[in-house]
Amino acid sequence: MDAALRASPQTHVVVIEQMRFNPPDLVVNRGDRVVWVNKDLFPHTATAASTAFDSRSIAPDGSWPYVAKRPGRYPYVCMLHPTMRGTLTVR
Ligand SMILES: [Cu+2]
Repeated sequence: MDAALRASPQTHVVVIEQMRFNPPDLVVNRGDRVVWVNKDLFPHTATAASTAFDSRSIAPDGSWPYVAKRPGRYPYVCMLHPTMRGTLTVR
């Protein structure tokens, strides 16, 4: 892959379905865009433990875009269903 292509930001999708984040663990490059898409019939959130990001309520059929700017490992949960967990790693 040439440098120009590699440098262009990518978009990654995390599907929220059946009370799960899929994929639960996602690794992206700095500057990439992550979109959480809620396919359940009730709202969810994607809320980093570190408060680095917080989608607030994502409605059914709704989505939330986030640009990952700061490198790090960010565990996150759904505030409405704390058993739902994921990790976003920005490198
Ligand atoms: Cu939830």
